[in-house]
Amino acid sequence: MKNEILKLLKKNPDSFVSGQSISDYLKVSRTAIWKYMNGLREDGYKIESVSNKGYKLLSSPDLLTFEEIEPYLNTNFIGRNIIHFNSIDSTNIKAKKLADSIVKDGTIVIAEEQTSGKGRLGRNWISPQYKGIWMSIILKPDLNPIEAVKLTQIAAAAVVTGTEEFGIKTYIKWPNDIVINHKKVCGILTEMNAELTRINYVIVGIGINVNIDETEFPGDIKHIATSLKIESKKSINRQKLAGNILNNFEKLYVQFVKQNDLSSSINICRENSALIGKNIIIINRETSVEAKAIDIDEDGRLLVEYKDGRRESLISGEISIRGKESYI
Ligand code: BT5
Repeated sequence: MKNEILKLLKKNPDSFVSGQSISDYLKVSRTAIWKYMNGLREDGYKIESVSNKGYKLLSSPDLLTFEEIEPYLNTNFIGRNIIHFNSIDSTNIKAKKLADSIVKDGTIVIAEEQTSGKGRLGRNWISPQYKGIWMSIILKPDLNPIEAVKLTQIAAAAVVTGTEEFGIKTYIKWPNDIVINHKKVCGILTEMNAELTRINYVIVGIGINVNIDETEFPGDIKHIATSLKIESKKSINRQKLAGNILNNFEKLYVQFVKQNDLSSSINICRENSALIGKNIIIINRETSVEAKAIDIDEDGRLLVEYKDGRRESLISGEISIRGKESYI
């Protein structure tokens, strides 16, 4: 109901909407409306109320709720159900807990802050409040489990295209980082629950540093991390960016799952690769080896050439990549 009232207020940005007309339209009492208005105020909406005139929305909070993202969404199912938290340990952890019991394919768990954001292999992901997009997409695709790694490439392609729509050029550091100027601006963590031949669910966790200032990164990641605001020198509308990314993700995801076509995603990953043509170090647990990144193949694997001329296609798995001279 709160959402319906908000929609009515948003439809009339420059005028008062009378309590009576809201009451008639939504078939709730005026006392109930008054309570919902107070609820909205507690959520950070500034609402003016004048007796005999009604209610007018003065401003909306900078939140990643469904109501705030929806105006930018043109999806059919991705992001049509958004579960929002002000603060949570990790959206991926929460999404995993919810995945069995709910859920509609494409449900999003999103938080303004994560207190134990997760990277790969037990690493941490710094997620300060209101400064980024920290979200997990719950998916139940009818795919063979070995195909699930490709969803990381789809997410990366969706993020790169999403930032491009703000005029910000980002690059994909295969398999799961998005970088600008050799620094990491986004990380993707794809986790799966599956049986041998059947996926129960996949969680695609996306963390994007949007409006973080330089001084807000802790010392140990200052030299490797950046944000869209730092690089573009302007604050970015998080709701619009989240909407853009979900729109792009749905398009690429449907192509892949319904038509078995990964080519658009792979083309985006190739064209915006931070690695192709570069000398890199491939780190797999304790071992590291030098190679040159040659291409990304049609299945999303990184084709590399070792010093002895031998070529190999790498599956993302537990591999990390470093640039020879920098983080990349
Ligand atoms: C990743 O891991 O890059 C995956 C990050 C996924 C985060 C999202 S947020 C929403 C969802 N919910 C979660 O709990 N997680 C997902 P990895 O490649 O392992 O990189 C982790 C490393 O990146 C850390 O060890 C740090 O060095 C660095 N790092 C941590 N926080 C960072 C940040 N905000 N920006 C840039 N680098 C960061």
